[in-house]
Amino acid sequence: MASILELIATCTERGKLNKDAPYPPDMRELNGVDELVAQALSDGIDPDEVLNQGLMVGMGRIGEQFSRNEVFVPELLMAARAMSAGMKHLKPHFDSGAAKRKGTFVIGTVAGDLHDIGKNLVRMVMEGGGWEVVDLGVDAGVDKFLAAVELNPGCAVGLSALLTTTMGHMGDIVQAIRDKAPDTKILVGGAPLTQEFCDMIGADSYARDPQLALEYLSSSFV
Ligand code: B1M
Repeated sequence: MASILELIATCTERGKLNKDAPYPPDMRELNGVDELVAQALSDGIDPDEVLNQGLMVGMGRIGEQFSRNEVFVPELLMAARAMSAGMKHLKPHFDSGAAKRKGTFVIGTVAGDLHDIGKNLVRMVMEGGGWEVVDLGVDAGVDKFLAAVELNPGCAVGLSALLTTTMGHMGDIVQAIRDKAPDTKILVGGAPLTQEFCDMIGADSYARDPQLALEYLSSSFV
């Protein structure tokens, strides 16, 4: 029989929120992430294990499938919703300091840009990967990023842009962060971006999708 952690991973990957959820159809009537995480914690399983060997394993699998174009945005969103249902039970343990996060990741869509679907996906995958995320929302300019870097020493920063007109603001934000906190890792992404553009503005890494963003951050903060 599969362990409860494996069941949590599978339900996260498949986007099975709770017992009442009709999606996915082949898992109807079965417990979902909500019930399984509550049960795991009441069985005395460490919150870190529930996160690292359950929820994160499931999000990792779906993230890799998304990178390979085997699943698409709706499946990733369902998995992220399932993950959030589990995180609701873990949050009190993290808030109390009983379980550790990997670090803080500040993310925002840059000034002048209101597109946030991709940025939200990155946020969810990062949270699923064990990062504390500070989401600056959309239309975030230099001041907002600098304030967040100041409030969260040692954080990594992610900039998202969907417009060729707004990606130009990324260079100013990168420069301002470099001036204030030179060691900050800065990650950029969004449909119009390229590795060449990332190199030109002096960011540390370009990520084509959320999973690559997570992999870059995880390898940079070992
Ligand atoms: Co707009 N829009 N839009 N739009 N819109 C595009 C981007 C556009 C390509 C459409 C087109 O003309 N074919 C075009 C941009 C052209 C260009 O600049 N080259 C465009 C335009 C022109 C505009 C307006 C200017 C239209 C107008 O008003 N005349 C206007 C601008 C408003 C503004 O921002 N100031 C506008 C407005 C809007 C809506 C508000 C209606 C809506 C946004 C709603 C919202 O986000 N809440 C919208 C939408 C939905 C789109 C399209 C249709 C879809 C974008 C999207 O969400 N994709 C888009 C056309 C298209 O792509 N088919 C379009 C799905 C999302 C999951 O992908 O964001 O690329 P994406 O994120 C990916 C990766 O890029 C990566 O991970 C995600 C998952 O793989 N990623 C990161 C993203 N950020 C990352 C950060 C990282 C790492 C990876 O690290 C930090």
